Amino acid sequence: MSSTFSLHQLGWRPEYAQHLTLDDFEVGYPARVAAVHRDGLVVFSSRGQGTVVVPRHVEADAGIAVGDWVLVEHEADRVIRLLERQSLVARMAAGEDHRRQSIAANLDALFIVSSCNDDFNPSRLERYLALALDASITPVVVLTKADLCDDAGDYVAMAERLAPSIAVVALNATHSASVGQLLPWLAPGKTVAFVGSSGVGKSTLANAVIGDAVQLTQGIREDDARGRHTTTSRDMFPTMTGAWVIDTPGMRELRLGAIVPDLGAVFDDVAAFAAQCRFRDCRHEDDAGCAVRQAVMEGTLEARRLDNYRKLQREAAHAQRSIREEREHGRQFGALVRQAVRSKRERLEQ
Ligand SMILES: Nc1nc2c(ncn2[C@@H]2O[C@H](COP(=O)(O)OP(=O)(O)OP(=O)(O)O)[C@@H](O)[C@H]2O)c(=O)[nH]1
Ligand SMILES: [Mg+2]
Ligand SMILES: [Zn+2]
Repeated sequence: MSSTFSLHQLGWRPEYAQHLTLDDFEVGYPARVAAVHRDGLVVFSSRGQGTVVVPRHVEADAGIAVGDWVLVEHEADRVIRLLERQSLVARMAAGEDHRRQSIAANLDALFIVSSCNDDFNPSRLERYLALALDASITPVVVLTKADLCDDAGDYVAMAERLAPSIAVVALNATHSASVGQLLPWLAPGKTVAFVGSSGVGKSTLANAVIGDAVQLTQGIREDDARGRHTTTSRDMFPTMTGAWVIDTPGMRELRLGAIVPDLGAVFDDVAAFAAQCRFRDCRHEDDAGCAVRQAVMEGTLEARRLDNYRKLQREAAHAQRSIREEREHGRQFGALVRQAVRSKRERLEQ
Protein backbone atom coordinates (compact mmCIF):
# COMPACT_ATOMS: atom_id res chain seq x y z
CA MET A 1 0.00 0.00 0.00
CA SER A 2 2.50 2.61 -1.16
CA SER A 3 0.00 4.87 -2.94
CA THR A 4 0.05 8.53 -2.02
CA PHE A 5 -2.92 10.45 -0.69
CA SER A 6 -3.82 14.11 -0.99
CA LEU A 7 -4.71 15.97 2.21
CA HIS A 8 -8.26 16.10 0.93
CA GLN A 9 -8.39 12.34 0.45
CA LEU A 10 -6.98 11.84 3.92
CA GLY A 11 -9.91 13.72 5.42
CA TRP A 12 -8.10 17.00 6.07
CA ARG A 13 -10.23 19.87 7.38
CA PRO A 14 -9.27 23.55 7.57
CA GLU A 15 -9.69 23.36 11.36
CA TYR A 16 -6.55 21.28 11.64
CA ALA A 17 -4.49 24.14 10.21
CA GLN A 18 -5.80 26.62 12.77
CA HIS A 19 -2.66 26.54 14.86
CA LEU A 20 -0.21 26.00 12.01
CA THR A 21 1.95 28.88 10.78
CA LEU A 22 3.77 29.32 7.49
CA ASP A 23 6.95 28.46 9.37
CA ASP A 24 5.42 25.16 10.38
CA PHE A 25 4.78 24.30 6.75
CA GLU A 26 8.41 25.16 5.96
CA VAL A 27 9.77 22.66 8.43
CA GLY A 28 7.14 19.97 8.19
CA TYR A 29 4.17 18.41 6.46
CA PRO A 30 0.88 17.04 7.87
CA ALA A 31 0.41 13.28 8.02
CA ARG A 32 -2.34 11.06 9.36
CA VAL A 33 -1.68 8.34 11.90
CA ALA A 34 -2.69 4.88 10.61
CA ALA A 35 -1.18 2.80 13.42
CA VAL A 36 0.58 3.38 16.73
CA HIS A 37 3.48 1.07 17.58
CA ARG A 38 5.78 1.13 20.57
CA ASP A 39 8.69 2.37 18.46
CA GLY A 40 6.82 4.81 16.23
CA LEU A 41 3.82 5.64 14.09
CA VAL A 42 2.70 4.44 10.70
CA VAL A 43 1.45 7.51 8.82
CA PHE A 44 -0.22 8.31 5.50
CA SER A 45 0.59 11.54 3.70
CA SER A 46 1.19 13.01 0.26
CA ARG A 47 4.48 11.09 0.39
CA GLY A 48 2.69 7.78 0.76
CA GLN A 49 2.97 5.45 3.72
CA GLY A 50 5.82 5.93 6.14
CA THR A 51 7.08 5.30 9.63
CA VAL A 52 7.96 8.16 11.97
CA VAL A 53 9.26 8.40 15.50
CA VAL A 54 7.69 10.45 18.28
CA PRO A 55 10.16 12.46 20.41
CA ARG A 56 9.50 12.33 24.11
CA HIS A 57 8.48 15.98 24.35
CA VAL A 58 5.62 15.53 21.89
CA GLU A 59 2.82 14.81 24.27
CA ALA A 60 -0.85 14.16 23.73
CA ASP A 61 -3.78 13.86 26.07
CA ALA A 62 -4.37 10.11 26.39
CA GLY A 63 -1.51 9.43 23.93
CA ILE A 64 -1.36 9.80 20.16
CA ALA A 65 -4.21 7.86 18.58
CA VAL A 66 -5.01 6.26 15.27
CA GLY A 67 -6.72 8.95 13.18
CA ASP A 68 -4.66 11.77 14.69
CA TRP A 69 -2.96 14.35 12.49
CA VAL A 70 0.69 15.11 13.14
CA LEU A 71 3.23 17.52 11.67
CA VAL A 72 6.27 15.56 10.42
CA GLU A 73 9.74 17.03 9.75
CA HIS A 74 10.60 17.30 6.05
CA GLU A 75 14.17 16.29 6.67
CA ALA A 76 13.66 13.55 9.24
CA ASP A 77 11.03 10.93 9.92
CA ARG A 78 10.17 12.61 13.18
CA VAL A 79 6.97 14.13 14.58
CA ILE A 80 7.15 17.85 15.38
CA ARG A 81 3.77 18.00 17.02
CA LEU A 82 0.22 16.79 17.23
CA LEU A 83 -2.43 18.88 15.47
CA GLU A 84 -5.51 19.85 17.40
CA ARG A 85 -8.09 17.07 17.42
CA GLN A 86 -11.64 17.52 16.27
CA SER A 87 -12.74 14.55 18.35
CA LEU A 88 -11.30 11.84 20.54
CA VAL A 89 -12.76 8.56 21.71
CA ALA A 90 -11.05 7.56 24.95
CA ARG A 91 -11.67 5.34 27.94
CA MET A 92 -10.19 4.95 31.38
CA ALA A 93 -7.56 2.23 31.40
CA ALA A 94 -8.60 -0.99 33.11
CA GLY A 95 -7.50 -2.02 36.59
CA GLU A 96 -5.55 0.22 38.91
CA ASP A 97 -4.25 2.36 36.10
CA HIS A 98 -6.09 5.68 36.22
CA ARG A 99 -4.89 7.05 32.94
CA ARG A 100 -7.00 7.89 29.95
CA GLN A 101 -6.40 5.65 26.96
CA SER A 102 -7.19 6.86 23.48
CA ILE A 103 -9.08 4.59 21.09
CA ALA A 104 -9.34 6.76 17.96
CA ALA A 105 -9.20 10.42 16.97
CA ASN A 106 -10.93 12.62 14.42
CA LEU A 107 -13.85 10.32 13.72
CA ASP A 108 -17.00 11.22 11.83
CA ALA A 109 -18.95 8.14 12.87
CA LEU A 110 -18.61 5.38 15.43
CA PHE A 111 -19.98 1.99 14.42
CA ILE A 112 -21.07 0.35 17.66
CA VAL A 113 -21.17 -3.31 16.78
CA SER A 114 -23.19 -5.96 18.61
CA SER A 115 -24.73 -9.21 17.48
CA CYS A 116 -28.35 -10.31 17.39
CA ASN A 117 -27.69 -12.86 20.13
CA ASP A 118 -26.50 -13.01 23.74
CA ASP A 119 -23.94 -10.29 23.06
CA PHE A 120 -26.78 -7.77 22.77
CA ASN A 121 -26.70 -5.78 26.01
CA PRO A 122 -28.67 -2.52 26.34
CA SER A 123 -26.50 -1.16 29.18
CA ARG A 124 -23.31 -1.73 27.23
CA LEU A 125 -24.82 -0.07 24.15
CA GLU A 126 -25.82 2.94 26.26
CA ARG A 127 -22.23 3.15 27.43
CA TYR A 128 -20.90 3.22 23.86
CA LEU A 129 -23.60 5.69 22.80
CA ALA A 130 -22.60 8.05 25.62
CA LEU A 131 -18.98 7.75 24.50
CA ALA A 132 -19.80 8.72 20.90
CA LEU A 133 -22.31 11.46 21.64
CA ASP A 134 -20.02 12.98 24.25
CA ALA A 135 -17.29 13.28 21.60
CA SER A 136 -19.79 14.71 19.07
CA ILE A 137 -19.37 11.69 16.82
CA THR A 138 -22.39 10.21 15.00
CA PRO A 139 -23.15 6.83 16.58
CA VAL A 140 -24.44 4.00 14.40
CA VAL A 141 -25.58 0.81 16.12
CA VAL A 142 -24.68 -2.11 13.84
CA LEU A 143 -26.38 -5.38 14.71
CA THR A 144 -24.58 -8.29 13.06
CA LYS A 145 -25.54 -11.93 12.63
CA ALA A 146 -29.07 -10.92 11.63
CA ASP A 147 -28.93 -14.02 9.40
CA LEU A 148 -28.56 -16.26 12.45
CA CYS A 149 -31.53 -15.03 14.48
CA ASP A 150 -35.28 -15.41 14.11
CA ASP A 151 -36.25 -11.79 14.12
CA ALA A 152 -33.60 -9.08 13.92
CA GLY A 153 -36.43 -6.56 14.04
CA ASP A 154 -36.83 -7.18 17.78
CA TYR A 155 -33.19 -6.23 18.36
CA VAL A 156 -33.50 -3.17 16.13
CA ALA A 157 -36.54 -1.98 18.10
CA MET A 158 -34.72 -2.50 21.42
CA ALA A 159 -31.66 -0.58 20.18
CA GLU A 160 -33.72 2.29 18.80
CA ARG A 161 -35.20 2.88 22.24
CA LEU A 162 -31.76 3.46 23.82
CA ALA A 163 -31.17 7.03 22.65
CA PRO A 164 -33.15 9.63 20.75
CA SER A 165 -32.98 9.45 16.94
CA ILE A 166 -30.01 7.13 16.53
CA ALA A 167 -29.32 5.07 13.43
CA VAL A 168 -29.65 1.30 13.86
CA VAL A 169 -28.70 -1.15 11.12
CA ALA A 170 -29.16 -4.94 11.22
CA LEU A 171 -27.11 -6.96 8.76
CA ASN A 172 -25.14 -10.03 7.83
CA ALA A 173 -21.50 -8.96 7.98
CA THR A 174 -20.45 -11.82 5.73
CA HIS A 175 -22.76 -10.69 2.93
CA SER A 176 -21.49 -7.72 0.94
CA ALA A 177 -24.89 -6.51 -0.29
CA SER A 178 -26.03 -6.39 3.33
CA VAL A 179 -22.92 -4.43 4.39
CA GLY A 180 -23.87 -1.86 1.74
CA GLN A 181 -26.21 -0.41 4.37
CA LEU A 182 -23.14 1.26 5.91
CA LEU A 183 -22.34 3.27 2.76
CA PRO A 184 -24.13 6.48 3.89
CA TRP A 185 -21.35 6.91 6.49
CA LEU A 186 -18.49 6.01 4.16
CA ALA A 187 -18.30 9.05 1.87
CA PRO A 188 -14.82 10.07 0.61
CA GLY A 189 -12.61 11.55 3.33
CA LYS A 190 -14.86 10.42 6.19
CA THR A 191 -13.35 8.44 9.06
CA VAL A 192 -15.20 5.73 10.96
CA ALA A 193 -14.23 3.18 13.62
CA PHE A 194 -15.70 -0.17 14.59
CA VAL A 195 -15.97 -0.87 18.32
CA GLY A 196 -17.60 -3.66 20.31
CA SER A 197 -16.96 -7.00 21.98
CA SER A 198 -14.71 -9.68 20.53
CA GLY A 199 -16.26 -11.85 17.85
CA VAL A 200 -19.17 -9.61 16.90
CA GLY A 201 -17.85 -9.06 13.36
CA LYS A 202 -15.90 -5.78 13.42
CA SER A 203 -13.06 -7.07 11.23
CA THR A 204 -15.48 -8.88 8.93
CA LEU A 205 -17.27 -5.55 8.39
CA ALA A 206 -14.03 -3.60 8.05
CA ASN A 207 -12.72 -6.06 5.47
CA ALA A 208 -15.99 -5.88 3.55
CA VAL A 209 -15.77 -2.10 3.18
CA ILE A 210 -12.02 -2.13 2.49
CA GLY A 211 -12.72 -4.47 -0.43
CA ASP A 212 -9.76 -5.29 -2.63
CA ALA A 213 -7.28 -4.07 -0.06
CA VAL A 214 -8.59 -6.76 2.27
CA GLN A 215 -5.68 -9.16 1.80
CA LEU A 216 -3.34 -6.48 3.06
CA THR A 217 -5.09 -6.42 6.40
CA GLN A 218 -4.49 -10.05 7.24
CA GLY A 219 -1.07 -9.28 8.65
CA ILE A 220 -2.53 -7.56 11.67
CA ARG A 221 -4.63 -10.51 12.68
CA GLU A 222 -3.55 -13.39 14.82
CA ASP A 223 -5.10 -16.78 15.32
CA ASP A 224 -6.43 -17.24 18.79
CA ALA A 225 -6.70 -20.57 20.58
CA ARG A 226 -10.05 -21.32 18.94
CA GLY A 227 -8.54 -20.89 15.50
CA ARG A 228 -10.29 -17.55 15.11
CA HIS A 229 -8.75 -14.34 13.91
CA THR A 230 -8.80 -11.84 16.69
CA THR A 231 -7.68 -8.27 16.18
CA THR A 232 -4.79 -7.17 18.40
CA SER A 233 -4.16 -3.58 17.30
CA ARG A 234 -5.98 -0.52 16.03
CA ASP A 235 -5.29 0.21 12.40
CA MET A 236 -6.71 2.59 9.82
CA PHE A 237 -7.33 1.57 6.21
CA PRO A 238 -8.77 3.28 3.12
CA THR A 239 -12.11 1.86 1.94
CA MET A 240 -13.28 1.25 -1.61
CA THR A 241 -15.37 4.42 -1.41
CA GLY A 242 -12.50 6.67 -0.29
CA ALA A 243 -13.41 6.71 3.40
CA TRP A 244 -11.13 5.62 6.27
CA VAL A 245 -11.96 2.77 8.56
CA ILE A 246 -10.39 1.91 11.88
CA ASP A 247 -10.68 -1.67 13.14
CA THR A 248 -10.17 -2.14 16.88
CA PRO A 249 -9.63 -5.15 19.16
CA GLY A 250 -12.70 -6.38 21.03
CA MET A 251 -13.15 -4.58 24.33
CA ARG A 252 -14.15 -6.42 27.47
CA GLU A 253 -14.47 -3.27 29.49
CA LEU A 254 -15.26 0.27 28.52
CA ARG A 255 -14.94 2.67 31.40
CA LEU A 256 -15.99 6.14 30.41
CA GLY A 257 -13.00 8.44 30.27
CA ALA A 258 -14.81 11.64 29.40
CA ILE A 259 -14.04 14.57 31.64
CA VAL A 260 -17.58 15.93 31.58
CA PRO A 261 -19.72 13.30 29.89
CA ASP A 262 -22.97 14.48 28.45
CA LEU A 263 -25.16 11.62 29.63
CA GLY A 264 -28.28 13.66 28.85
CA ALA A 265 -27.70 13.02 25.15
CA VAL A 266 -28.40 9.32 25.68
CA PHE A 267 -30.63 9.50 28.75
CA ASP A 268 -32.92 12.30 27.60
CA ASP A 269 -35.90 10.59 29.26
CA VAL A 270 -34.16 10.43 32.65
CA ALA A 271 -33.18 14.08 32.28
CA ALA A 272 -36.77 15.06 31.47
CA PHE A 273 -38.15 13.24 34.53
CA ALA A 274 -35.35 14.65 36.71
CA ALA A 275 -36.43 18.15 35.78
CA GLN A 276 -39.70 17.42 37.59
CA CYS A 277 -38.15 16.20 40.86
CA ARG A 278 -39.07 18.34 43.85
CA PHE A 279 -35.45 19.11 44.71
CA ARG A 280 -33.12 20.40 42.06
CA ASP A 281 -30.19 18.40 43.40
CA CYS A 282 -32.30 15.24 43.70
CA ARG A 283 -30.10 12.14 43.52
CA HIS A 284 -33.08 9.91 42.76
CA GLU A 285 -32.29 7.71 45.74
CA ASP A 286 -35.33 8.55 47.82
CA ASP A 287 -38.94 8.27 46.74
CA ALA A 288 -40.01 11.56 48.32
CA GLY A 289 -40.81 14.01 45.53
CA CYS A 290 -38.65 12.13 43.03
CA ALA A 291 -40.22 12.11 39.56
CA VAL A 292 -37.59 9.68 38.26
CA ARG A 293 -38.40 6.99 40.82
CA GLN A 294 -42.08 7.65 40.28
CA ALA A 295 -41.59 6.99 36.56
CA VAL A 296 -39.87 3.68 37.34
CA MET A 297 -42.72 2.75 39.66
CA GLU A 298 -45.31 3.57 37.01
CA GLY A 299 -43.36 1.64 34.40
CA THR A 300 -42.64 4.61 32.12
CA LEU A 301 -38.90 4.36 32.84
CA GLU A 302 -37.01 1.07 32.89
CA ALA A 303 -35.33 0.37 36.25
CA ARG A 304 -32.34 -1.04 34.37
CA ARG A 305 -31.93 2.19 32.48
CA LEU A 306 -31.98 4.31 35.63
CA ASP A 307 -29.45 1.98 37.29
CA ASN A 308 -27.14 2.23 34.30
CA TYR A 309 -27.49 6.01 34.18
CA ARG A 310 -26.46 6.28 37.82
CA LYS A 311 -23.63 3.83 37.35
CA LEU A 312 -22.23 5.83 34.43
CA GLN A 313 -22.63 9.03 36.43
CA ARG A 314 -20.59 7.58 39.32
CA GLU A 315 -17.99 6.32 36.90
CA ALA A 316 -17.67 9.72 35.24
CA ALA A 317 -17.26 11.40 38.63
CA HIS A 318 -14.55 8.90 39.45
CA ALA A 319 -12.78 9.48 36.13
CA GLN A 320 -12.95 13.21 36.66
CA ARG A 321 -11.37 12.82 40.12
CA SER A 322 -8.52 10.62 38.92
CA ILE A 323 -7.77 12.89 35.96
CA ARG A 324 -7.65 15.87 38.34
CA GLU A 325 -5.40 13.98 40.76
CA GLU A 326 -3.10 12.94 37.94
CA ARG A 327 -2.77 16.55 36.80
CA GLU A 328 -2.25 17.75 40.36
CA HIS A 329 0.42 15.11 40.82
CA GLY A 330 2.15 16.28 37.62
CA ARG A 331 2.05 19.89 38.79
CA GLN A 332 3.46 19.02 42.21
CA PHE A 333 6.23 17.02 40.63
CA GLY A 334 7.04 19.94 38.30
CA ALA A 335 7.15 22.31 41.26
CA LEU A 336 9.47 19.94 43.12
CA VAL A 337 11.87 19.80 40.17
CA ARG A 338 11.86 23.58 39.78
CA GLN A 339 12.52 23.95 43.51
CA ALA A 340 15.45 21.54 43.34
CA VAL A 341 16.94 23.36 40.34
CA ARG A 342 16.52 26.70 42.10
CA SER A 343 18.21 25.61 45.33
CA LYS A 344 21.07 24.03 43.40
CA ARG A 345 21.58 27.30 41.49
CA GLU A 346 21.46 29.26 44.74
CA ARG A 347 24.07 26.97 46.26
CA LEU A 348 26.31 27.41 43.22
CA GLU A 349 25.94 31.18 43.33
CA GLN A 350 26.88 31.42 47.01
N1 LIG B 1 -23.22 -15.67 9.88
C1 LIG B 1 -22.58 -14.57 10.26
N2 LIG B 1 -21.33 -14.67 10.76
C2 LIG B 1 -20.71 -13.53 11.13
C3 LIG B 1 -21.34 -12.26 11.04
N3 LIG B 1 -20.49 -11.32 11.52
C4 LIG B 1 -19.37 -11.99 11.87
N4 LIG B 1 -19.49 -13.30 11.67
C5 LIG B 1 -18.47 -14.33 11.97
O1 LIG B 1 -18.04 -14.17 13.30
C6 LIG B 1 -16.66 -14.47 13.47
C7 LIG B 1 -15.94 -13.33 14.17
O2 LIG B 1 -15.89 -12.20 13.33
P1 LIG B 1 -14.74 -11.09 13.43
O3 LIG B 1 -15.02 -10.12 12.34
O4 LIG B 1 -13.40 -11.69 13.46
O5 LIG B 1 -15.06 -10.45 14.85
P2 LIG B 1 -14.34 -9.21 15.56
O6 LIG B 1 -15.40 -8.34 16.10
O7 LIG B 1 -13.37 -8.56 14.63
O8 LIG B 1 -13.55 -9.91 16.77
P3 LIG B 1 -12.21 -9.39 17.53
O9 LIG B 1 -11.19 -9.03 16.52
O10 LIG B 1 -11.81 -10.55 18.40
O11 LIG B 1 -12.63 -8.20 18.36
C8 LIG B 1 -16.15 -14.74 12.07
O12 LIG B 1 -16.08 -16.12 11.88
C9 LIG B 1 -17.21 -14.13 11.15
O13 LIG B 1 -17.29 -14.77 9.91
C10 LIG B 1 -22.68 -12.21 10.49
O14 LIG B 1 -23.31 -11.15 10.39
N5 LIG B 1 -23.23 -13.39 10.14
MG1 LIG C 1 -11.38 -8.17 14.78
ZN1 LIG D 1 -35.27 12.57 41.60
